[in-house]
Amino acid sequence: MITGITGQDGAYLAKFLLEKGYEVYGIYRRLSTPNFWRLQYLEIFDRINLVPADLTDEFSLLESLKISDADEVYHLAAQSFVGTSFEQPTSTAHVTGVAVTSMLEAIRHYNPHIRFYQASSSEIYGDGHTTILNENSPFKPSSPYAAAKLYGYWMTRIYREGYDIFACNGILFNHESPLRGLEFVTRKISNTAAKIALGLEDELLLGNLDAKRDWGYAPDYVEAMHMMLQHKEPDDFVIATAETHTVREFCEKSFEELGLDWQDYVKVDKRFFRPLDVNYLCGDYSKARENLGWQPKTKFEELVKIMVREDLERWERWQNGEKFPWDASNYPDETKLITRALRS
Ligand code: NAP
Ligand code: G4F
Repeated sequence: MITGITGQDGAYLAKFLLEKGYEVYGIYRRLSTPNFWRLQYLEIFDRINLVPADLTDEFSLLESLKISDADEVYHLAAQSFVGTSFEQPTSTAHVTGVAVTSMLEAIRHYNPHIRFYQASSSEIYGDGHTTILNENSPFKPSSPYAAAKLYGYWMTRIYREGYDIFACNGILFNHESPLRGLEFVTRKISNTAAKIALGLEDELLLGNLDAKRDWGYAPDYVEAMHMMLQHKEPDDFVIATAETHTVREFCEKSFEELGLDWQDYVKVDKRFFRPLDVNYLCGDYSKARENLGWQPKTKFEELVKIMVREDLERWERWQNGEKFPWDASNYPDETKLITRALRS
């Protein structure tokens, strides 16, 4: 069973597990407009057993375990956008943090032999690091999102050590793809650059261009989640590429792919800065390589190409009047959305 099956990682993981012969259950929550575009885009929507549940409703989580009778639970659902966590810190604490405990409690009561994967995050390291980070590096969260994820990280360990539950933390560094949400910086860049190349947009407004991230490719990373739950012992693993690049470099490479100079289009806008930011992240995945046999297949330059080419192709299809499951055509201009930074 996958929580967060309608998100980027959930969709790729579901496809990966189906290809392995798994029967896949996924929880979805009630929204005014259903959000199944990723499952449809990957052409797996009809092969998933979809169960209604919400992270803030613990009985619905227990019920979803009963319905699926799962052997493995991949807990991916969360309020996953760091920027929003500064605007909605309390709901982020519930959804991204406390719900991990609800899921673990449901497992403990229903079937403590279920193997549990927690989507932990490199954000838990926070700001101020300058060296490559591993499972033993200190945590110092710099956002309400990171604090909630750190709580989930510790609850996962507590249930592992206290109740003998096979519970693992995947400490995943940023991973991206053409299925990434449009608010995250990589997809914002690839999507807007593609529109600029086709004359549909004329500028790209961004915040902190100096932030460095260790960006990998989401389909590679979901394989690591599965490997963790097949390992002989439950444990915590960093999943990363061990390379780091600035947001500026992501812009440079994206526009270069389209034969354009990023400096002609990118403008810095203070509305996209955060009250606190993490300026450097780079992960050491040696433990995963040695214990799980995992390593990244796709590195930075290839990732940029994949994302930009796919966004370009989608907008070309859209210009030709084609209709297909896709998020960008419905997305409003971000600067029209009122954020706290915008008000101040
Ligand atoms: P995502 O695309 O934002 O997906 C989040 C998922 O959570 C969606 O399916 C969403 O459902 C679901 N969700 C949110 N609130 C919910 C609620 N109240 N009840 C039920 N479902 C709810 O995130 P992602 O990039 O796939 O990331 C997956 C997980 O890994 C997240 O926990 C994220 O924090 C963590 N993570 C991500 C990265 C990364 O770089 N991608 C790195 C480290 C950790 P709707 O479709 O209904 O909104
Ligand atoms: O793409 P981002 O919003 O991702 P962020 O904050 O690193 O979080 C993502 O990765 C985490 C793993 O490390 C996950 F846990 C989390 O769920 C999420 O998937 O921002 C990346 C960097 C930040 O430093 C941000 O300040 O890009 C900088 N940035 C600069 N301009 C921008 C923008 N970010 C966004 N979203 N939009 C901008 O215009």
